Amino acid sequence: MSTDFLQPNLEDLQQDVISLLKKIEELMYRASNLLISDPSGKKYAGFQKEVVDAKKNVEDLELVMAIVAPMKAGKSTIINAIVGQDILPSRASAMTTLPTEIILRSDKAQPVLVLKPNTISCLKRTLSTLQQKIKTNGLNQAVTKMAKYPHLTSLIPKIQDGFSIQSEIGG
Ligand SMILES: Nc1nc2c(ncn2[C@@H]2O[C@H](COP(=O)(O)OP(=O)(O)OP(=O)(O)O)[C@@H](O)[C@H]2O)c(=O)[nH]1
Ligand SMILES: [Mg+2]
Repeated sequence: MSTDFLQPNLEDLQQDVISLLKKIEELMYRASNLLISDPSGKKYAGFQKEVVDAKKNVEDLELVMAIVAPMKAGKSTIINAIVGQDILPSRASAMTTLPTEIILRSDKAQPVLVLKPNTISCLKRTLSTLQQKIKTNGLNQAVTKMAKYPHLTSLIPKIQDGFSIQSEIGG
């Protein structure tokens, strides 16, 4: 039995989608022209623009994919598999605490983590709260509490000493 239909040729598929989107674009253009004096004419002009943008994405083989699932469902694991690099931490304990956008850029040789200003100020507040806790409750309590997160224990001295949080972190 032939299984060729299970492995479509990417270029053929891309061309099929582009020609279909061109036809839809043409239809939207005609509809917006025919309905130029009608309020719905604008709506079709908007659709035409959306189709043009979608066609560009297909031409550039660009895809936006949302990956949403409960905690520890394997989101980071699947993203790493798609990207082909371990760019997101994936462990049995809570890891990716913030919604994260991953953009594939062919001009970048290594991954760059970009933090938004409100994320930086939240991390700074967290750092200062943790420093205060260690000061108040003592280092031993922090070490005991962190024992169940062995991958994080090396952070304790760093938190004590303090560190700067950069908006862009490479590597
Ligand atoms: N058995 C099994 N384990 C998986 C699978 N995918 C991921 N895991 C494991 O499940 C755990 C959680 O995976 P993550 O990728 O960190 O999950 P996540 O949804 O990103 O987690 P958070 O970002 O912390 O919410 C890790 O230990 C993975 O190795 C899978 O398909 N099968
Ligand atoms: Mg994750």
